[in-house]
Order: sequence, then structure tokens, then C-alpha cells
Amino acid sequence: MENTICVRMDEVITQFAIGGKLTESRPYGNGHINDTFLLTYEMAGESKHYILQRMNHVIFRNPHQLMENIVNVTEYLQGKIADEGGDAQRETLNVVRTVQGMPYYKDSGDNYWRVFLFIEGTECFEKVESAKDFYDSAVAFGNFQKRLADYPAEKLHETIPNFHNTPSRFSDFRNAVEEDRMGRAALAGKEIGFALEREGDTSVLTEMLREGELPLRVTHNDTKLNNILFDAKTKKAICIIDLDTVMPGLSLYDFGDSIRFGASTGAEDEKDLDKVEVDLDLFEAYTRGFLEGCGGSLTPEEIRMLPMGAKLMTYECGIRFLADYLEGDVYFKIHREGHNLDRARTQFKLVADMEKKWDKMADIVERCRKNLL
Ligand code: ADP
Ligand code: GN1
Ligand code: MG
Repeated sequence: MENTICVRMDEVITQFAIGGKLTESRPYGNGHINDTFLLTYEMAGESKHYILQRMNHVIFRNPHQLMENIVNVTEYLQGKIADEGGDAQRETLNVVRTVQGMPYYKDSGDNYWRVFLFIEGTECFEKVESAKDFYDSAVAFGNFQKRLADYPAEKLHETIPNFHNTPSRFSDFRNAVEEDRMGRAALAGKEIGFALEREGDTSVLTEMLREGELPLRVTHNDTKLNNILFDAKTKKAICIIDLDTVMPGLSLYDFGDSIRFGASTGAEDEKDLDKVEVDLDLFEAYTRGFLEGCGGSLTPEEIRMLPMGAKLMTYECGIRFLADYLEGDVYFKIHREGHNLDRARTQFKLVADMEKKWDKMADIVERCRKNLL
């Protein structure tokens, strides 16, 4: 951990309204964006945990607005969960305020920090362990969208403009190739070619949105498996986390992003591409769960386009990883040389595999749709 962060943490920790004595703090989780720490406090002989995060304010330009979204959305969800007889402290995030009553703290080095209640007795997976778990995660993500269906979307700030605007992502990618700031384009010729050949696909969903063929909804926009917590005892998917990108979007973004991460037979950064393909059983489990979780609210056109959601979200993530590789790894945290290139390669391998399995994916979606009726 950088020394400056340790020093700042001493300053920061005293600012949050937490009782007891801090006994341990350590880096936690596998997110690519924020710096996450697990804090342990002792009080009256009992341990209590909290999640402390240094928000990435290079990526999220307006942390104040970001936290406004999170406070509003979590309070809204807490109300819904309580009405449904659930446990509002476990089934959504709870923001811990500062002693000044603020939802975040800006330290003397201009870093922005926030604290959440740690959701005890949960597990978080980097890889799908069973089709049943993946199905459960789909129900939970579908349900998340359903619970937010009446949320006043105009209250949400756009925390990252054009987040899933694939044509805009493509244009950023092409600029990165043209600029080739690090002189790396020659090392990624095949991948760049693969991405450029598919430019025609990039605008399919944004066009349908513009034409009113797909509805704008309040969506999560970052639905990978490690953004959901499972109860360690019941194995149920209980809490959707990482709410930084909750914004108006398409249901297909949430569906697609889950598939690209969870229905792959390999890790997002697997180097051996022979190990990476789309598992159609997992695709089916997720499709079934998502349609159920959305509670029959998806339109026929949304359902028909689910395979395209999966392909475009995978492709988009691939061009984002590749652009970041070309720009010198300034966005996604990397843990080895070429990490972002490896990540881009798995995404493109998945896209190619989806193209091969296209008809089968469409048949699965149709079967799940009929079963829902
Ligand atoms: P990032 O935006 O960097 O992905 P996340 O908000 O997803 O950050 O947090 C990173 C990891 O920390 C998660 O994958 C999860 O393992 C863990 N985590 C985050 N919030 C909580 C929480 N409230 N309770 C338990 N674990 C959490
Ligand atoms: C980032 O924050 P995290 O690690 O859950 C990224 C997603 C990407 C994902 C790829 C705000 O998600 O968009 O799909 O990495 N989040 C942001 O693993 O850019
Ligand atoms: Mg995350």
C-alpha cells in the first residue's frame, strides 16, 4: 500500500462516526476501480467490520454527486426492502456518515473517502461455482432493476457520461489506436483488427434506444459477479453492491455485463484462450433468472435483443481494456505487464464464440421467454 494512503487513512478513520477501537485495516476485494479496505473495530468484546473506500475521483469526476446518487438510491432501496419484510441493513448498502453528517470525507490531500457497513456472513465470487448461484445472481440483478423501476430517474446524476454508449467507446478506442501513445499498437495488431471489423455492430442498441424501440430504465451498469454478495449460510444472492454507476440505461447492459463475466468458462484475465468460451448452460441459467427477477417487465424487443446485449457488452469491455492498454494502463488497475491486453483478448475470444453460438443463444432466450408465460 502506498505510504501516503496509510498516513491519510489515520486522518480519515477518525472522521467517520464509528464507535470502538480500530484494531485492523487491510486492503480488500478485487475491484478494478476504487481502493477498498476492511476495517475491524472492537467494542465491548465484540468485533465489527466496515468497508472503507478511497473513491477513484479521476474516473468519477464529481464524488459529491456520486455520493448523492448512492445515498438516494440506497435509502430508496432500504424503504422497499423494509416494505417487503426484508433486512435493510443486509440487502443493500448502508452509508456510514462522518462526524459532520456528510456521506463522504475529503482529506487534506484531496482524496475522497466513504464508509459502508460491512455485510457480515457473506461471500463474493470471482468465478461462477454452480449454475444455481448464477441463476440466483440473475434473479437478484433483475430484482434490483425491478425495485428501481419507479425511482425518479431525473434525480440521478450521470456519474460517467456515455458509460455504455458503445459508439462513443469505439471512438475513444479508435483515437487511442491512432495516437498510440505508448507505441504498443504493433503488439496488438490482431486485436485492433478484430475490434475495427465490428464497428458496424456498435450502434445497434443506441439506435434502438433513439428510435424508442428499447426503454430507458434505471440500471446498475456494472453487473459482474463480484458486485453481488451471497449469504454464506443460505447461499442466496442477497446484496447488490458497487452502486457507483447506477444511472439510466438499458436492461440489456445489465444482462450483457453479467454474461460476459459470469458465463465465461475462464477468468477475465485468463492467458490461455483455449480455456475461454461461453458456457451455454450458464447463459441459460442467467437468462431464466434475469427474466424472472425482472418480474415479466421486459418488453418483447428487449428479450429478443438479449444475445446482442451480451455480445455488445463483451465487445465494449474488450475495446475499453484494449484502449487502456494502448494508453498506458491509466484506467483499470493492473497487476502484471500486459494485463489489460490479456483482458481484451478474453473478451474478444468470447465475442467470437458468441458469434459462433448465436443461433443457440437466440433459441435459449426464446425457450426462457416461453417458459415464463
Ligand atoms: P470497485 O468499484 O473497485 O469494484 P466495490 O465497491 O465493488 O469496488 O468493492 C470491492 C469489493 O469489496 C467487492 O467486490 C466486495 O468483495 C467487497 N465489498 C464492497 N462493499 C462491501 C460491503 N458493504 N460488505 C462486504 N463486502 C464488500
Ligand atoms: C470495472 O469497478 P469494477 O471492478 O466492478 C468497471 C466496469 C468493467 C469492469 C471490468 C466504473 O468494474 O465497467 O466492466 O471493471 N467499472 C467502471 O471488469 O469503469
Ligand atoms: Mg466492484
